[in-house]
Amino acid sequence: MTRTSSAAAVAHPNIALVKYWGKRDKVLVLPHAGSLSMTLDVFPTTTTVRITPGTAEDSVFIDNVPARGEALRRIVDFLDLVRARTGRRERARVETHNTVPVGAGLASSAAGFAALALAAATAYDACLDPTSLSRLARRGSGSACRSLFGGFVQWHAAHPGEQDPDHASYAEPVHDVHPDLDIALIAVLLQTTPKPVSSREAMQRTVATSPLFPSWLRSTREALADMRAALKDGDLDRIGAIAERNALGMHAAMETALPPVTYRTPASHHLLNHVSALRERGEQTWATMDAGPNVKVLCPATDATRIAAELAAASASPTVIARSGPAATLISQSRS
Ligand code: 2P0
Repeated sequence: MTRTSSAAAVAHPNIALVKYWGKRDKVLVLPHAGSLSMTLDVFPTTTTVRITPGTAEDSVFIDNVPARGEALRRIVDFLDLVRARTGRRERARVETHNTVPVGAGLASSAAGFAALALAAATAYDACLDPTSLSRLARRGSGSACRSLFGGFVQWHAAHPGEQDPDHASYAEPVHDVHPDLDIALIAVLLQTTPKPVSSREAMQRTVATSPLFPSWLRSTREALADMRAALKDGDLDRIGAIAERNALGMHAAMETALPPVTYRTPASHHLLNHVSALRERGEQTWATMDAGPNVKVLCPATDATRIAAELAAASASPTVIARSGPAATLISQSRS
């Protein structure tokens, strides 16, 4: 019998328009609420998993540097999960190449674990469909489950009483989107150094200590339904307003944790104000932010080049224009 000996996959980051912030199960990586994102067409991550029979340990290289500490542990744990499902024991060599700064709130872990899930499942002959792959990727990093798919994607939170919550929490593409909707997302790269607090630690602290977290969570559940309706109608004004409010609420919740998690810098606030001012001047611009100081701006794709130039001038920082991007794909596979 021939077996797969190596597989390589590429995946893109996604930016949530309705955010995931907080786990109700840390082992299964089950969120407190569902979320909805747009997969980007920029910053791909490529990951190769090569089975290495006869070696005693996994080896992991991130951008040609041997991984260690927490980053290594998370990837080895993930490979263990794939091995446990397939009854395989061989170790592997993982090589991952990012085109986005890691740990700066630019969704590198989403693209990274989505590419790893597809490459590892293929290399170990796990034969998973895309929905099952999204469940698997979720175990590596919650937001990664959404990067298995292209376009707009919803990640379902399993209901607390669910019999099999692992099965019930997966991502799927949102197909009911108005055909004329053409959104761009401009990433303003204010700072690309790794964040001081990991999102994992930050969300845990927010859930445990922020008095604003319960109300943000309630508003997120409503925002999800509203966002689905706005996407269906192709109503960019509503999409932008829901996304901005949800992101600002998430930051307000984390900034009132004990001790506070403060990802927003003076430069972030300056840009958030600038985006509001542009809107007052009649532009269709809305901001969103993730676990880092960088600001992403939603706008009509037809206006993106002009608005990106305006944002670059206002922030003295580089900008990258993204559009809706593709699903994760397998780019090579070899058998022996
Ligand atoms: C999101 N973020 O929905 C939210 C918004 C950042 C802010 O998902 O602990 O790396 O690995 O499940 O997915 C970042 O958190 O966290 C994230 P883990 P993850 O995109």
